[in-house]
Amino acid sequence: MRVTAKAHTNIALIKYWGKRNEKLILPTNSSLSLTLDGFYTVTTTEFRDDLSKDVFILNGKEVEGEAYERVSSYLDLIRSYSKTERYAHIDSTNEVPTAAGFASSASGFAALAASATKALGLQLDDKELSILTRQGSGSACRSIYGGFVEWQMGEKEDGSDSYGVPIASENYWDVRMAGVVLTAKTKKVSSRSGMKRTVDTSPYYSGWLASVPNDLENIKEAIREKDFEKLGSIAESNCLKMHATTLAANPPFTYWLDSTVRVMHAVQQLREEGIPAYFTIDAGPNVKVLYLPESEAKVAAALKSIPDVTDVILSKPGPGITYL
Ligand code: 2P0
Repeated sequence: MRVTAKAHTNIALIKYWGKRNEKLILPTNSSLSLTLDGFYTVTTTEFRDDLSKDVFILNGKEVEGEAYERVSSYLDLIRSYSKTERYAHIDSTNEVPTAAGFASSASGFAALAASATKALGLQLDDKELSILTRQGSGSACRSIYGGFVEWQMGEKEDGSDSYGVPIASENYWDVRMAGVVLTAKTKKVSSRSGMKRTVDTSPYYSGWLASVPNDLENIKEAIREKDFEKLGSIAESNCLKMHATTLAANPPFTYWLDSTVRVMHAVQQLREEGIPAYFTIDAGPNVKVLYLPESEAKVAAALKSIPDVTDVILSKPGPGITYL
């Protein structure tokens, strides 16, 4: 069977930053994200008798090397569930700037897990799909659902209680996000190695962990109350705390460019002018800006006028997995 699945990426407002188990991808803290309409991956998977290895096509080009190995070993995991030995042909299209801090791994692994499991006839519910997706890339387990999604870290060693939980659907509250593109270049420190270095060496890491439960509780309250200023200020401060841990790592590092800081200042300037806008930044230089629909024109114009901004992509809340 050939199955095509579409998954949207998600941007964390409370960040996932650190693993307690690298093999099963179990996090050291719970996180919360917004699934976005504008960024997604469409993947078609077919398991075939005539293949002697997996074939992975991304945006029309056959992928080899590290990215291929990661997908192929993830397919080994899926194969072990269905007891098949057939290899897969995977054709993926990414509507996300790959590896530039726009979490293409989230939509990528969610679309792959959904299409591959269905192609094998596995009948998984959303929770089971989220658990399986998590083992491809942590943040991907949140992309099973639309809108606001919490990844509950769980306590068990086998990961059976670590998965995404829907908090509010994409139709609940029209909070927008602008993706501010500064560079499409692949970053120097991957999120995987960056978070490991931080967990292993940063003296600020314990402070990060201690502060997350409160942020999570308060942001869920902000979602319940539809209090945008509360939501945005918690997201912005949570992001700054995450990035502070990298500065204290050994060797220290940062994902920010000078232009990243320029965008952060521009967002703070918008607030001083009475326009509610808040930033968040992932493991890359690009900035994402939260705003409400009525501020869209002003926010977009202000962001586009910043030197070194190459693109501003506006997005609404997006849906969970769909099959095409
Ligand atoms: C997040 N990030 O919550 C955080 C914030 C980056 C900064 O999840 O090793 O690609 O595959 O589990 O999910 C990026 O890390 O890492 C990430 P793996 P992932 O969105």
